[in-house]
Amino acid sequence: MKHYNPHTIEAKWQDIWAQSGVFEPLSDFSKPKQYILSMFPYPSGAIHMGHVRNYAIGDALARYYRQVGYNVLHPMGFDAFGMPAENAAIQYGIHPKQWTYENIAKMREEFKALGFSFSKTREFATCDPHYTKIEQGFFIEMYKKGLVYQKEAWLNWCPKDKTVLANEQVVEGKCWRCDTPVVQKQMPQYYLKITKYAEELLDELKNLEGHWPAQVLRMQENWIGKSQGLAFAFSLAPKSVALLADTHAQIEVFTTRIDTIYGVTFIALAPGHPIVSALLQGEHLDQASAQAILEMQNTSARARSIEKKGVLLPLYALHPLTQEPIPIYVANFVLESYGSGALMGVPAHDTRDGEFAALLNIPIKQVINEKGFLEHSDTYSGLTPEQAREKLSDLFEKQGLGRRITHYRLQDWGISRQRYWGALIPMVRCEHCKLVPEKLENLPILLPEDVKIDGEGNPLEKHPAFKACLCPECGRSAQRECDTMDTFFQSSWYFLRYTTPKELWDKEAFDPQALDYWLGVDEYIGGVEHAILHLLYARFFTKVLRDLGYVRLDEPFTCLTTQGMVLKGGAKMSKSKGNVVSPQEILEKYGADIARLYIHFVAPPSKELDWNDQALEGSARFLKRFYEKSFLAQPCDHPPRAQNLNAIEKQARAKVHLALQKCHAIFAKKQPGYPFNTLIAACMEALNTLEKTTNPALWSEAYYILTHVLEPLIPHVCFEIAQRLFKCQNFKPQEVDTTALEQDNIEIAITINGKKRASIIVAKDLDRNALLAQAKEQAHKWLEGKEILKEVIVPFKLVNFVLR
Ligand code: ANZ
Ligand code: ZN
Repeated sequence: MKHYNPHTIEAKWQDIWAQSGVFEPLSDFSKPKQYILSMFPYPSGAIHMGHVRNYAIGDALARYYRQVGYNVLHPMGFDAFGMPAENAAIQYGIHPKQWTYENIAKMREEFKALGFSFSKTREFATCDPHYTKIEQGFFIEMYKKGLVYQKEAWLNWCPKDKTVLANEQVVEGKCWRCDTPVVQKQMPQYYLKITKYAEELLDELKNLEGHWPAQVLRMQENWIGKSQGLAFAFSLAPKSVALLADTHAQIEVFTTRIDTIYGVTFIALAPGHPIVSALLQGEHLDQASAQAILEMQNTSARARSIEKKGVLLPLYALHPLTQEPIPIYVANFVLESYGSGALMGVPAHDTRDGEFAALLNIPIKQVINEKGFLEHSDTYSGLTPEQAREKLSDLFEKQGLGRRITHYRLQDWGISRQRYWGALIPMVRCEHCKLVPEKLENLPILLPEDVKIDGEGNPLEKHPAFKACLCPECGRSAQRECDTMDTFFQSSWYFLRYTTPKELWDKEAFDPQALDYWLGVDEYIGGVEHAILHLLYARFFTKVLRDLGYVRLDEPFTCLTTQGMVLKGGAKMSKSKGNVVSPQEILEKYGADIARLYIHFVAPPSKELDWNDQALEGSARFLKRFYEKSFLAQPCDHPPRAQNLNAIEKQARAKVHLALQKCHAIFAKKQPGYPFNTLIAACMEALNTLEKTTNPALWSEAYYILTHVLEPLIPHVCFEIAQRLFKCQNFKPQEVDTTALEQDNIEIAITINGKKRASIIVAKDLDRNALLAQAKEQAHKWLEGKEILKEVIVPFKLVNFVLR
């Protein structure tokens, strides 16, 4: 069969692989290992091109490392809890569980059709009961260690549906389902104390330098947002204290710029600040002001940041150094959750304060001059800001007015979700014992399946049989927690679980030996959209499990590769734009190898990939040629080796070995960023040169090596060719024959006015005149009748003729 039929070839190999178990990790822990991990998908039911690209990159690594003799863990699973399943339930009346597992089955088939070499025996979905059991156990251990606590939080609330809304469900301030204006409501939520690990999470980023993309490290650093500054209080003026009925005497602020203290012209409070609530309650505000403040309070901090708004309050504070009265405002850009929810306003030196002052006609006092020294700052005038910061901080600390603090932007991780399709928070509320964790032997606490999911409130709250339980502490009747966990909780430890064989999943969290052996993940591949939250939570979780005695390492992901987006026509693929390329259609038309070759060829992993159907045809043509020309090679039993070659044959052989050398260099990261596109280009060049020759031994060796080099990228066709020609069932490590690279002859390009027209193969040590003569002869059809102005030789590379 000389005609390339990808569908027959691919189906054949996919079945062989499915039955052989060759992609399973071995339990021989004496072998060198590679843990290659691609971010697992949400089981939406159909994979998109972004997944295909992500998994094609991971699969290339896994296949290469198997070739060169490593024990490889290359698992896949499903991030299976979350809102879309519930939305499907609301829309189509199908149960989230059924919807999820049906989608998983479909996606498993798609992975198979793409030829990804995932381990089957380690696959799980995060909604599997065994996973919930371990995870609820972790939650309880964290609770007992003080790493989980409850705190009131402001949540988006739809008054009509009586339900909490996620930020994505608030559309222009309104409920996505019923268009009712959303309000903010305070409710107790569970938090994980990630801030306890802020310093370590920040500090260890430097160990990842060079192994993670610099951009991701910067994003993590900014997210943690360490800043050093001074916390101190402004006293309220006596009349203001009286107005507040002695409930408040001062306002605590946090500043990183105490050097600008003489430039303070106002104080701004967050809309949810307790002093603001006290004023509203005491009815000390005119109606318009009260109304405006209520509006700010009912807008989430995120929505508030679009346009600055403020309201002047009937209160004054006293400047701690000059005792001048300072007006106090409510400002929508001040965050309740940052610092103390209040700031000192310095419009001359802070952009946001400046905009706010301009809006409300607040005076501006410049206290740092154009040369960068303090002015109008009493005895501090003339100092640099750094000097003034030190001196003023010392002063405030000595007088007991303030203290230096390190502040982190990072906040504790709120994990409560008022949704059904998630892992239940394993807590019980008892009137006598308050909050009590479930007994470990009662885990997992599973979701009841007989629920009505209609989008109005959390269905668990309306399920009395589920809600009612006995207190694990005192045995009296109590109530179950109905909230479920943020799905990021599940994705924070799935990579640890893969290390452990399935047989143990019901019994324990991890096989400690296996965990030790496989960690850390040698290469983690995924979208840059997970650069902050998922990676931060996963790092945090690993540290917590380390401190609980499960894990013996600090950082889970040794190396990270973030792949670029897949675009079409320069734009992100989306249904509304109608520019979605469906993997299913591409697979049907071209098969997996062509799609994978194309994806690797058009752009290196970290760059954006702009889908182009014509370029795809180019990849299809190459594969067809690669397959059909393989019939020119001779079948043989042992790895062939070409000998006694003429110049052009030597050239072809050199290119084959160069491709092999490049392959090893790329996977070993001697060329960073896995530029598979250059590897494919090298193979194409090798094939081009090979086609100018007829030596059967050369052809056989070339195909032996090229199938090895390309197997990680286009596995089916390589297995097919290698099996037919060499009875090769498994790929083995290939060594570069360096003598093949040593060339007596080299290829010289001939360019005319800078444009490549031809090439010649000449002896490496050919002298200048002889080289020019040969080049002119080769290029005579472009030179005929023209005047040569200049002849330029770039040694070992090219000859350029400049014509008039
Ligand atoms: C006066 C000042 C003058 C400030 C100046 C900055 C520049 P980072 O560096 O990000 O930690 N701030 C304090 N609490 C706030 C809150 N709850 N909401 C919004 N902003 C708040 O930011 C610290 C700065 O953010 C603080 O320093 C404060 O403004 C503001 F030329 O104080 B600064
Ligand atoms: Zn009790």
